[in-house]
Amino acid sequence: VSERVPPERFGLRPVAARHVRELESLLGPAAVISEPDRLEAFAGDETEKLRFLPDVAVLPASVEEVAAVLRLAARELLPVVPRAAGTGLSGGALPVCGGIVLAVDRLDRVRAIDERDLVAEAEAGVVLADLQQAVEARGLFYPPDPASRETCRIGGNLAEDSAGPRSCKYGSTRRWVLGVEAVLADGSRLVAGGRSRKDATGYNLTQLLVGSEGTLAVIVAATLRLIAKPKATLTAVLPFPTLAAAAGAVERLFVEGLDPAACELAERAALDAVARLEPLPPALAASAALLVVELDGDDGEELLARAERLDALARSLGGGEALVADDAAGQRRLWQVRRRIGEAVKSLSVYKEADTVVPRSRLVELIEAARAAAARQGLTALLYGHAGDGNLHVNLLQGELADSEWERRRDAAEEELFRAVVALGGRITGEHGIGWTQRHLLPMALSEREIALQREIKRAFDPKGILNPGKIFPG
Ligand code: LAC
Ligand code: ZN
Repeated sequence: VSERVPPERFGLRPVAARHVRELESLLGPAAVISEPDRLEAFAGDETEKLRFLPDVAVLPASVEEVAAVLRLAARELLPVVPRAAGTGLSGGALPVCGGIVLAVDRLDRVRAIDERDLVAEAEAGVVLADLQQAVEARGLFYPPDPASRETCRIGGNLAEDSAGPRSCKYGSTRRWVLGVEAVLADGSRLVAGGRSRKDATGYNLTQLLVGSEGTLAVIVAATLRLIAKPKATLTAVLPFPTLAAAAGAVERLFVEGLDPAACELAERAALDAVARLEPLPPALAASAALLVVELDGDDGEELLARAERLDALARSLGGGEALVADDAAGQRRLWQVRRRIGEAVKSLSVYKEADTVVPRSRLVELIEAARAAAARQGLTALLYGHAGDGNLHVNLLQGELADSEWERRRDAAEEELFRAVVALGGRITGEHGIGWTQRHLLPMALSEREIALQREIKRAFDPKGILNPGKIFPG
């Protein structure tokens, strides 16, 4: 467990025994966790090596209970850290100064799936895979698919504006949010947006709350846009002799109108990491890099024709023969190679993941910059990610380095890399958020004026600064 930041640093107070008692009387004792061994479960997320123990964790069962917790916290100046499934990768859910972790697990109702308006209304604690299953059972589709989709929850997806492979065609979570219900820092309830498809009414608070990482309000429910589920999908794996050739091919898929639903890239070292967990298809044994491309539509024949064009294009750019599957099991097998990379890297070494994103046309330069930044520090960088979005996860590996040496080299490599990313017109995170681990980099991506404006927005929503203290902003 890491040392906590004193809450006084944020103008807040530690949780006292009387606060725990008050929480118990508000929510019932079963919904309040204060034993240190049970609090462990709320100390971390999926961000490498960071854990902070909260003073107390609460599991409200209704919006009214969320409001009651916030009213108490506002009155007593207690830190409140909203938490969904804790699958985040930038430390957004870490209770860095202790305080109250407010877990939305029990707000887990799908309130409606409406086939006329094509929306779902889901509470923050609904597990993404469960929502998708319920929606797909009706022939409908909610596309966002972060790697954690089997366990992550809607509230966390909105707070971080999570994305995933299908963001390539369908965009990140944000694009699918029409409205939110949230509890503000003073305990009042805000309903923004709704089912209307268009809305030019004043500032768009719905979209402001999406991606706000639990710093502006506690999102308790959302109205999500649905579409008809595409009737057919096809997955192609395109092997390439070099990483640059694979990356260079990406922009062409779009220009040629192949309209990929997903276009993922993995380099050899990432494949080797997966091969330690399970055997790879033999055809992939030798390639230096590959693209995993998913096509979707309503006509299987049309997809096969598009796959042929894809294969021809890849070959004209130096690629090898495509592996293609259009049955469910075959596609799952091909996707498995990509889906297991995150887990494979975790099992390989301590790592730091830079969630780089650049305009698609600059992918090859991004790869060169990542190689150069890692090499200058004598580090290995393992690259994979959502190439169709120009979004690569650059994983710097600790390997055998001693901790202090690793930390020094990691920070230097990361800084050099992100300077290059910004110079390429990119951003310092594509889908993992700023949270706790990336906040020192914010001034690289945003101007002083922009950061000052964002701080003023934070103050307008949360004048006492009780919501997720320490996140997003540097210092
Ligand atoms: C992935 C996570 C790391 O793409 O974003 O696997
Ligand atoms: Zn990703």
